[in-house]
Amino acid sequence: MKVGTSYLSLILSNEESRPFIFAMLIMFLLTSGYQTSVFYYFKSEEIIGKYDVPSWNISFENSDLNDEETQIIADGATTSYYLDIDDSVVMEQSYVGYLNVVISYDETSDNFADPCDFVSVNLRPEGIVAQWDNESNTLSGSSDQCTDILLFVQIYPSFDGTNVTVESESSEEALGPWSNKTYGMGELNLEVEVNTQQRVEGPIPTQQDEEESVTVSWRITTFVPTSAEIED
Ligand SMILES: [Ca+2]
Repeated sequence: MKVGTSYLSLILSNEESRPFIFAMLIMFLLTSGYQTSVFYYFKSEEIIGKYDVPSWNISFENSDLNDEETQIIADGATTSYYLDIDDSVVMEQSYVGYLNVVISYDETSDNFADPCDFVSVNLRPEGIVAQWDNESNTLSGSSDQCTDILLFVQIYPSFDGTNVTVESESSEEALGPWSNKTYGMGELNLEVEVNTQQRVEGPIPTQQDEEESVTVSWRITTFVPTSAEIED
């Protein structure tokens, strides 16, 4: 360090070499100044470019697929209702959004004043890729008043049918998060249990009620996503 400093002061103290040193210094400053300005010019172009990413409005055209099955279930028995979801039911360019299920029954024994039976249902959280832990889900329920039991499963993440806005370089990229066919494909298993109730007079039931007919209505909401660029 001390050697370097004394060497520099030796050059600067030299009358003949001083103009040369200053010329070199000015050249260096000009060159690096030019490079810096070029760098910031292109860099700023790039930074401005980031604000030019287009915005897209994603809208969804919904369509419902309905399926219904009725089974007669014996007193004390549990039976399964299955629903298969595959490419034969879900159209091309179409994706599975969510599922609603209505379980309904009446008292069909024809016995006088026969009370409604007790029906409980449980949709097993398996068989398809869905948002099984979503807080909007209702996977089980019961009734002893012959009222409908309603279930719901969120299948496609964040899909509720309302439009969304995204920033993206292209239409394809904007639609990317809404183009996953794996959600909802497979087989669902809904377990339904019946426990009959009978009119009781005194200690003994007056009539026999040994079974009930239970109808399961499946409604799968599918969607076709479309993107439209939002003009500034
Ligand atoms: Ca009954």
